[in-house]
Amino acid sequence: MKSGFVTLIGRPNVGKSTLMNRLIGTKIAITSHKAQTTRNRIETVYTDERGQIVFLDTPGIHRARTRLGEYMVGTARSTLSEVDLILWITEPGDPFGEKEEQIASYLGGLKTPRMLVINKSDTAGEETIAACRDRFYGKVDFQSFRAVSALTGAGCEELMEDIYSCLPEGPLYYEEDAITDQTLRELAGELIREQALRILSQEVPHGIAVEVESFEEGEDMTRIQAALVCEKESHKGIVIGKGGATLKKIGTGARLEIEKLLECKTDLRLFVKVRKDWRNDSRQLKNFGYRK
Ligand SMILES: Nc1nc2c(ncn2[C@@H]2O[C@H](COP(=O)(O)OP(=O)(O)OP(=O)(O)O)[C@@H](O)[C@H]2O)c(=O)[nH]1
Ligand SMILES: [Mg+2]
Repeated sequence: MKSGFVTLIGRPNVGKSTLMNRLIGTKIAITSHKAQTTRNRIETVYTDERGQIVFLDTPGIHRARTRLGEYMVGTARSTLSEVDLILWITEPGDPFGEKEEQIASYLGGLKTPRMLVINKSDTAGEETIAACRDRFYGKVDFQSFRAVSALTGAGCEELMEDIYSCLPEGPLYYEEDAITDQTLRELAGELIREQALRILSQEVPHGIAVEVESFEEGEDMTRIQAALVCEKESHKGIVIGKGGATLKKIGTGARLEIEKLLECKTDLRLFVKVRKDWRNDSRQLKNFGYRK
């Protein structure tokens, strides 16, 4: 039986989280069209007759401008030395630019097998994909390459085969039916943040953290109370919206997603608070689960 740890690394927004969800067949990591959606390392587990794969979804590699950003990049980077296989996820049109040089420098001293995965194959023709592969192959040694679409599933079965063929023989690291290391409470908090990312615009959602203050699972209803924490007083009004409309929209969207996850009716109470410049405050970062 094969088993091992596999990290998904790459610049923000290339579809690492969407791809991981697709590969395990369940939505665990939140996704959005905004860069820097993922902030923490998220472990998920896939088990079948071939063995077990533990995936690590990571924050996108970027040039950090806040302590939160430094934490995110550090978190992604640290997974590289813990795994049996590295999947470097990219998009067909991606140049080999500054962020790519940054990732290549992290790989420098490591002997870990690595695979180039060009995601979003649904958005480009074969020539564009081949040109992308050549650009990356010219800069970094990869064991193999695969074009996939996390959106349509194209190439994903083949990618799973590639992954198994790279992994060593090994034990089950998790129970056979395990899916993730995240608690339901953590997942619920992320689903709230996902709605904030999708509904709010510009820099507001990047400055939002979610604090789940209570999470009570009852017989036929789960009751959750959570705060959307913003970094500026001026953002608070934007998050609430006219007559509370924006907050209501975030709440309704999040409740529906949480009900799907928990398979249980949910009473979600959201409120908004301000913690000035929390993204640069190490004590607050720890509070919100972004700890070293
Ligand atoms: N067309 C297309 N869009 C995709 C595909 N995979 C992901 N996306 C979209 O790309 C955007 C980013 O997806 P994410 O999964 O959040 O990207 P990420 O790499 O995890 O981003 P960060 O967490 O910010 O680093 C979302 O709008 C996805 O719907 C794909 O295969 N095809
Ligand atoms: Mg992500």
